[in-house]
Amino acid sequence: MKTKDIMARLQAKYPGESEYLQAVQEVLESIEEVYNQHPEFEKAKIVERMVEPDRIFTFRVTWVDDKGEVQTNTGYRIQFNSAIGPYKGGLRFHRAVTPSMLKFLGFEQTFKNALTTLPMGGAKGGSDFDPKGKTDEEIMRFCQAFMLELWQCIGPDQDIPAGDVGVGGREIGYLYGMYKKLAREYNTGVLTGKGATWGGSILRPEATGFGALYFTQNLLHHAGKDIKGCKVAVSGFGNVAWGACIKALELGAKVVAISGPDGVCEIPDGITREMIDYMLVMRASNRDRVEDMATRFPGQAVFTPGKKAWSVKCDIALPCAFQNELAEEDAKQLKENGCWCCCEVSNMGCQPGAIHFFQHNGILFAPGKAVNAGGVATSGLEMTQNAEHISWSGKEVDEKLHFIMKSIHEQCVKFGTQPDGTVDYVKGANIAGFMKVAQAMLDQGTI
Ligand code: 2IT
Repeated sequence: MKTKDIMARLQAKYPGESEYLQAVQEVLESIEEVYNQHPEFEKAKIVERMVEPDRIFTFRVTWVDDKGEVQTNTGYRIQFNSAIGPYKGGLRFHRAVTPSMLKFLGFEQTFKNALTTLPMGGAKGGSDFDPKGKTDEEIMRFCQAFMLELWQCIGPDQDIPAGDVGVGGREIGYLYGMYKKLAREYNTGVLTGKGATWGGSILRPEATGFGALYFTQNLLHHAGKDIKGCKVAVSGFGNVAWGACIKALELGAKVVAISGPDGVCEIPDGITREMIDYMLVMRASNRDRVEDMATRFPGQAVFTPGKKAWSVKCDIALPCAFQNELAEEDAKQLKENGCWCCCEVSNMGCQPGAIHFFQHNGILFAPGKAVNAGGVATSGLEMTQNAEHISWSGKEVDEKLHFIMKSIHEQCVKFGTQPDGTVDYVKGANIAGFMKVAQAMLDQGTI
């Protein structure tokens, strides 16, 4: 297998699908050497099969807004790979959603889910519906219309969606309500991220951020460092950033920045629990503005329009917002300001140039598919609880999450340790995830 040849073929076949091509390129580069040591992979054309989704559902979603006007969006579900378990992955509602974006996310999800130690295949879905400025009623009507099509494609042992950008507990509630009505079954295991009183796992809302901080702790420990007293810059203010801020604070770090599409809020004395709680209000408002934090906490949070979180001096950078949110120039600025670690929490949050810069300038870097896997892992734990019709305590879930993140870190170290003793976490995560999925595909024959 030659990465160059496969990429040339995919570029010709899918011109303009830049996020998808970027995600595939990163994985193929990492695994090429190991792959070529396994002639049985080459014979079964594992890579050629793995880069293509199993199937893509595309559907029209029509709903009526508060003014009585008919609106039409496009919905998707991409079932990427089911070698190690049923399709599993979130739904993203964002105006910029395209097949390319969801293909990149579904592809990444396949390797991420393999790292979690749980039996889950990869999928992703969503819509170009823009939640910004929508009322609660509009969100509900959209979710119901979306599920009217999606329900036929999913099932607790088939495909289990969850949240992602623009889809949180509220949306999962509306989606589940409509699913239940259509299927006439109380199949809680069909979606994860549900409310805690109706089948949701305790700690699922916090899990992506908590898991990211547990992974960061493992990484720092391996490098002989400690998070206590570190200044942390977080991008975004959504569910993932929220969980990361809670755990960073608990571990004795100081969160000095959060950000949004409108700019950055610098918090020189560190974020407080009250401010973290306010992030939930900001998210529920659908205003998509981080400036609201500075308005609510004048003097504590200082808003600068148009700037990113990476302009704020920190030790550790945690991208928690969107793909490609951290560019090479940002990586350079972070280093100039003394940053020495970046754990990518968003999916593909760093551009290839930024990752390259971190890796060649002694900055500890770990990729999203390892760092943020605690979210989907806890979704996996939710599926187990649903299948058994039981619910675990927060302590039980947290212990399992700790164990999973530690094991993901160990897999990265096992497959990513370089001759000089440093760990290439990108390589480690990609090879570990790939080997598991590839072996399962081989076992199951040419299908
Ligand atoms: O990117 C992700 O891993 C998620 N959005 C969570 C997916 C899930 O099924 O919990």
